[in-house]
Amino acid sequence: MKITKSNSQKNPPESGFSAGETIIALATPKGVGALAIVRLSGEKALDITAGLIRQPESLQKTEPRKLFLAEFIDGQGQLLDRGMCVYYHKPNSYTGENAAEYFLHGSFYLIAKVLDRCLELGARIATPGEFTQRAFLNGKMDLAQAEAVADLIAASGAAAHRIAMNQTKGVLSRRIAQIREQLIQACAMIELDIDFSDQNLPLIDTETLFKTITQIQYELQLLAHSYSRGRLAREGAVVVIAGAPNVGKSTLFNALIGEDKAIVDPTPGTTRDSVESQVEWDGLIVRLVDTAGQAAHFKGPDLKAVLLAQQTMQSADLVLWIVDLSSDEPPIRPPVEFDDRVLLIGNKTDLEINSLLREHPYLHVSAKTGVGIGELKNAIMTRIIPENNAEITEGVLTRERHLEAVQKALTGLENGNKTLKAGGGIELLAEDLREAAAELGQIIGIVTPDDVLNRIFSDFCIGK
Ligand SMILES: Nc1nc2c(ncn2[C@@H]2O[C@H](COP(=O)(O)OP(=O)(O)OP(=O)(O)O)[C@@H](O)[C@H]2O)c(=O)[nH]1
Ligand SMILES: [Mg+2]
Repeated sequence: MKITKSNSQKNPPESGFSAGETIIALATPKGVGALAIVRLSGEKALDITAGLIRQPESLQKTEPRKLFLAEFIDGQGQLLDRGMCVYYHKPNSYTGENAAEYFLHGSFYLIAKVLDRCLELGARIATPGEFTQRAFLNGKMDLAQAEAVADLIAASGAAAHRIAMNQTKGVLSRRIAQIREQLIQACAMIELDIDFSDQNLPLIDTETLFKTITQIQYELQLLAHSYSRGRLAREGAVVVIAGAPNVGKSTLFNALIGEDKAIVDPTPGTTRDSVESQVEWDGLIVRLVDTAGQAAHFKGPDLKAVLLAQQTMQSADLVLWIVDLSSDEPPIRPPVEFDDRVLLIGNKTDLEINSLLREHPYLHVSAKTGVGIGELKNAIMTRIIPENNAEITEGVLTRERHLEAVQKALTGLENGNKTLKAGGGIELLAEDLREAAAELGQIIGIVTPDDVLNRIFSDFCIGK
């Protein structure tokens, strides 16, 4: 793995990092608060701490990982704050390096002064995710676990939290590592067979090999299948409410979120900008979006609103297409391109229902009275959560990067299977299996190119 050395002590490097440098960052959100935590990691973490506090002997007197009270001072010995301090000896820290944390009062001015003083003493500001990147490079966690740390921080629903927590514990990593190990063993068997093929030893059993590959393919397919659940948990589901003007979209939106957020009015064309709100149902984050009514005769800003609504529908996991069942006008149909992700809702069932619409397969609700809203929520959840996949939270693929690697590994195995069936050279098969193993290795970061690593860690917040 390439580690880029930076010449600058104080400025973050453009890419990569120098493991020798000591990095510092505010670990709590910026702003005024009761407490703020500053963290420091690298060779000089303890020296810098000794320079920052009035009683450097506390570092000798107190064991690592134990809090002690300290007076934090500036370069002139002026008291900046009185707070708690803790230090860590490598490798027993989050990053695996020498490290320290300061628990200070949450003041902009004070934190700026403490950071400045640490920069003077030889630290530099950390880049986003650099603490976790160091933890990864020092073998404290693998890449999938490092990604899960970011997911854990970002999790806003119970499902996302559970999946991220399992992933930080290494559940996905172990699953991937086991499959990778099976592939490597199969490769080793083949290579042994090739090496000894000129000696009269029993040749490799292709039947067993075929079975092993099929089993691995099955496990990888299960993993690929788990991505829809993992993505849904991580990103939440987008549910867009659409339909003709005045059918009660905004009323339904308000009923679903339990709050009068969107304007409701008998005039058609009330909603123009999309209105969004986030709810948590059964632990899953659902982003509901109310859109402008679709009418062919709209012009000017109303037409712009129609186009915006259509654009919003493109990003939907599910489109709730609303129809006014009390209307005498024939209902307009949702565009066919959404056929596979549309749920047809018949609204205003508290009024007299148009007899021509009685037979249509609409889910009946009254957004105004709330009748049918509970059933609608259930129907939404049934549609967005993939079948047989509701409770899987262990060893789930959560990122497109993981899915791509698994798919490439599957392609490698398919090629291998074809080679075997066609009676092709066993060397070719070994090559296919090796490539599949390498793809899986990328998920846990066994061999991962620098640009991929930089991209992953740059998505983190500074201080993590
Ligand atoms: N009786 C009855 N009236 C409803 C129901 N839902 C909505 N309405 C009424 O229908 C009218 C239009 O409601 P909105 O929610 O603004 O409809 P919309 O589809 O968002 O309309 P646009 O934003 O203009 O496209 C209002 O007068 C609502 O009170 C319902 O279930 N029953
Ligand atoms: Mg509306």
